[in-house]
Amino acid sequence: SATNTPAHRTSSASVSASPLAPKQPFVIGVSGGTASGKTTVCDMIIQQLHDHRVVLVNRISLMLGGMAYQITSIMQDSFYRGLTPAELERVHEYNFDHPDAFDTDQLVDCIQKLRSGQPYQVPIYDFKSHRRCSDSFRQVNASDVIILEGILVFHDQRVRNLMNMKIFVDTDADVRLARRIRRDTVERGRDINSVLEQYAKFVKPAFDDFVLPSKKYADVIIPRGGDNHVAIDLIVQHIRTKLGQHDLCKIYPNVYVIQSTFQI
Ligand code: UZR
Ligand code: MG
Repeated sequence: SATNTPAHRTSSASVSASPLAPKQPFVIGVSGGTASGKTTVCDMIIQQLHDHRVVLVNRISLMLGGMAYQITSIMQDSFYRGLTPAELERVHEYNFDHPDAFDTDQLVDCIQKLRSGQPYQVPIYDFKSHRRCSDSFRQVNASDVIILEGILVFHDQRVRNLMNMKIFVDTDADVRLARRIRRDTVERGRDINSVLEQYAKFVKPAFDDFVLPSKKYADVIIPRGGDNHVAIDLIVQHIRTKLGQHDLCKIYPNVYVIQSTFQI
């Protein structure tokens, strides 16, 4: 029972894609400290892209039928290495916030495969047992947009080089700690003392040493995370432009006639 399931999704709709959209998927990296609102920002981007797509495609479906258009989100958390029995025995000394806690070679392989149009079997990590499910994967198919989210997705140059757009969600440390306490006690059944201890021992130092320095690689920095609707709106506009949806309307001016005729 993986606890990171909610953000594991492939959103697809029986709608059309722009024939002018680039063949290679548009890869977006979303980073930021723990509990900064990364998942919320990703969900909002996906939601807004999805809404636009449905409207657009409903308007022009007479001209473009059938092609699937997909947005996929991948979490860096899925690439946590499972702990060995020895590490599990001393789990309180394990640093989950260090870059070495992730299998980054595998993450690079995953994004490369998806970028080249191949499907990938993403591992499923269980936060409660700190292990990977040995017999199940999440099958991810090639998509038009791939969103890669995680505290350290800007740390490794190979991963950064696979991204078309890098977003850093910048939320004050006190807000993040308050959210982290609530999340770990409510969702992960932890007691407050152990959360605070881990925060002081691992989470904060790793933020200072690895996460914050990687902010310099961001193209866009979003203050206040998911509360920042203006920033998310701008980002979604940019992605739409990159996907060629605006060009489509220019090339098929008739679309506008159809638009005003059929109000869907
Ligand atoms: P986000 N993490 C766990 O708590 N348990 C694990 O088995 C694996 C990871 C935590 C990790 C990090 N750190 O701070 C956080 N600790 O997940 C990153 N301790 O997730 O980006 O959603 O905050
Ligand atoms: Mg999250």
